[in-house]
Amino acid sequence: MFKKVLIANRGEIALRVIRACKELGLATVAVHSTADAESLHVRFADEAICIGPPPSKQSYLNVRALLSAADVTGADAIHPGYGFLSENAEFAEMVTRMGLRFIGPRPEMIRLMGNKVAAREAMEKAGLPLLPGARGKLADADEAEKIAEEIGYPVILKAAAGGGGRGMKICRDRAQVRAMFDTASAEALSAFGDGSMYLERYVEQPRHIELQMVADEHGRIIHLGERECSVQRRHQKLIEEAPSAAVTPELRREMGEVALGAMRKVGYNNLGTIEFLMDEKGRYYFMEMNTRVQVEHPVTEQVYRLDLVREQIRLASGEPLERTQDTVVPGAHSIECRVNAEDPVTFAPSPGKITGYHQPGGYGVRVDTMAYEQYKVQPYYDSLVAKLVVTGQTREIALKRMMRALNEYVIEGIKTNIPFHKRVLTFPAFVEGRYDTRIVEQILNPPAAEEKPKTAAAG
Ligand code: MV4
Repeated sequence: MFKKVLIANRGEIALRVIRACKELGLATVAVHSTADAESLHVRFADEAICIGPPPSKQSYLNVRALLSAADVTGADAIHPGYGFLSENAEFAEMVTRMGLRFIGPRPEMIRLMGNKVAAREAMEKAGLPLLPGARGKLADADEAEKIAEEIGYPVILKAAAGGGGRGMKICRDRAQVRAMFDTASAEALSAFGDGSMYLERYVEQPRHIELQMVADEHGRIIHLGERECSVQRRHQKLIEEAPSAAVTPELRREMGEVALGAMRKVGYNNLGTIEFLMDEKGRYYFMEMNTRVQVEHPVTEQVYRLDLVREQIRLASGEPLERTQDTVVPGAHSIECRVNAEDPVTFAPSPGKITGYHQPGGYGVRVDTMAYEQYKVQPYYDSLVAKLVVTGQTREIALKRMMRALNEYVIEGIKTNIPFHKRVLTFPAFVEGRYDTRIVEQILNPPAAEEKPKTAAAG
């Protein structure tokens, strides 16, 4: 096992990692920008190093500063958290070359999954179902058009280096493929430094379902079922839950088996999330794979009763998986609301000082946060303030518990999206568990009430 872990992140996830390290008996090194000097992760870690000014590029993305901090403090492992450098294969490689352990999958796995075209090909070979689409990357607009004509419309153009919804264009006919290919490719080149594109059949009303994989360095691997993450706005998840109302025990077993086979074939290690798109008929298709700890991990942790960050660290140090597949059955229902510092109506960021704070508690309630009274939400980073996670025996209990917890939550001085969460929690399709990725749109822009058609008989 490691002795000292440097946490290359901030906010609630840095705190989470520090907590897991403490429970494993590991010393911790926090890094922080000048803006975060007062943060809890700085106070809770054994040591703290300032790595630069507020902008992420000069601090949390500053590789030289991070590696120097690891060097001077004598850390033997680096935990990247999520965002920032967490899925940067070059960073993982540099860490490894310094003789430190990067807490995550091997750099080549991060690289493979970072290229969506390569990941798609590898996962298809390994047995995961894909939507009909281009085999490799598209050479030009002519090839895009030819393949689109073969598979039928609508299709979606995606950037190989994109992911998480960035660099996508929906095309409903041949003319749109022609019109959009070059623009999309140029945009991808300027945004990601790689203009490679691919194309696949577009699903109109998808659910976003992701499977949690856990693999040790000795060939053992299990899955921890699915999370439903369809409550999103502009590719930012707002609410996640486990299990999904759309997944039966039989489907879970089948998806799990297929995913385990694929992970074994590519020799995957550590935590991984396989994102699927599910259509209205319950058919599922591989989208992309995430190689990092995720914001929504708590719902899986609550349902399967294990600390995924603890596992991530243990597995990276070479310790074996302790659970076997037959001992992992969903034992509860869990829901997470991402509480963001933003206007609940416009969704504009709302940084500033929290002048009053009271967080919910009680049975089945977990709050992962860096917030406290007088904490200043910084304008430089993402707007996540807290993950409010509730767990109950059934989905109905969890829904009631979430509403109760949202009503208890007091955050003054900044705006938060708590009022929006309450709207979702009362929206019939959400309450019934019959929703897809269009749900936020449907809540914000309800279809106008239809005029009653006048007929001769009426009157
Ligand atoms: C799609 C799709 C429909 N058809 N691919 C967005 C994020 C990225 N992981 C994949 N995304 C989508 N890919 C095909 N072939 C619709 C989306 C999509 C979406 C997916 C999950 C959650 C929310 C979404 C919102 C809009 C579009």
